[in-house]
Amino acid sequence: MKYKKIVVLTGAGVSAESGIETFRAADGLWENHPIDQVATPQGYARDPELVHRFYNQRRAGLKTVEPNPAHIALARLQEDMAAKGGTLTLVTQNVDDLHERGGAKDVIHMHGELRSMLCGACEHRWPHTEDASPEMACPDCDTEGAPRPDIVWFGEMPYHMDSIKRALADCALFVSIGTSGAVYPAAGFVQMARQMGKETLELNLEPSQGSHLFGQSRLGPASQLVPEWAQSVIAG
Ligand code: BJW
Repeated sequence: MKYKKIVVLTGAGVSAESGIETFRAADGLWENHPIDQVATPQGYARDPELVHRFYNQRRAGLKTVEPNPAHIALARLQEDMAAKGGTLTLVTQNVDDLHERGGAKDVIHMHGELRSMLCGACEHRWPHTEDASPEMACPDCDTEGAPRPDIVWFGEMPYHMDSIKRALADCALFVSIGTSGAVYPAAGFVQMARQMGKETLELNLEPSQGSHLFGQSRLGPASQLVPEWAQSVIAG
């Protein structure tokens, strides 16, 4: 096995071919939904109804999409590595559940999950697959109006940073797939990996903002590049 431990970071590009919009493309999600309205705690405090509507639509949209060959190839590679005593740590910025539905295990959702709610009063989290509204009550502490989408908005601390840093320190290869490298701290993982002497690889449709920082960069659609790369790792 060439690499015993790999960390993969994915972004919206890995789910694009499943039919989920990316954020920063000309016709992307942010085009019709200003960031400060739907992806900040301040926007949520101003208009919770609007923010719930935005996430309700996206949560409902999950029922109409399926994992694509990139999700499936990553899950197979993870399984293959585990069978040989290795580890593939899958960190995603995505709030969809397509990695899990593609078969991946222990996915680290650093920006939260569409199918989860978070109580702003007691921090209880629970799975939620239907519409949410500002009138909801927390099933644990009963506080009405406290439940919010379990999403990391701008200015909030992404989840699981300690385990991500540990996995980066421990890996031989860091791979970034389908992310523009516009949002920190995820955009800084390549620098962290380089500073620790790790190999780095980018797979993306077009060069990301930090493309020059990667040891290797391959351009093309994730549904093609990821299965090819995964197969090459499995073949050793
Ligand atoms: C394909 C493809 C195909 C398409 N195949 N590829 C100045 C400097 C540095 C940092 C900051 C700064 N000012 C503010 C900050 C911090 C801020 C930040 O980074 N801002 C930037 C705008 C500069 N970051 C934060 O606030 C984060 N928190 C934080 O830093 O906490 C620290 C802290 C310290 C002390 C106190 C408190 C906190 C939190 C960031 C949260 C991000 N949340 C979002 C929204 C989630 C909700 C939702 O989903 O609605 O997460 S933003 C949005 O961007 C979403 C994504 O996960 C994230 C990344 O986007 P991604 O995935 O890269 O998508 P795109 O659309 O940008 O790119 C798609 C890519 O796919 C492209 O490259 C295409 O080429 C490619 N592609 N088709 C392969 N078929």
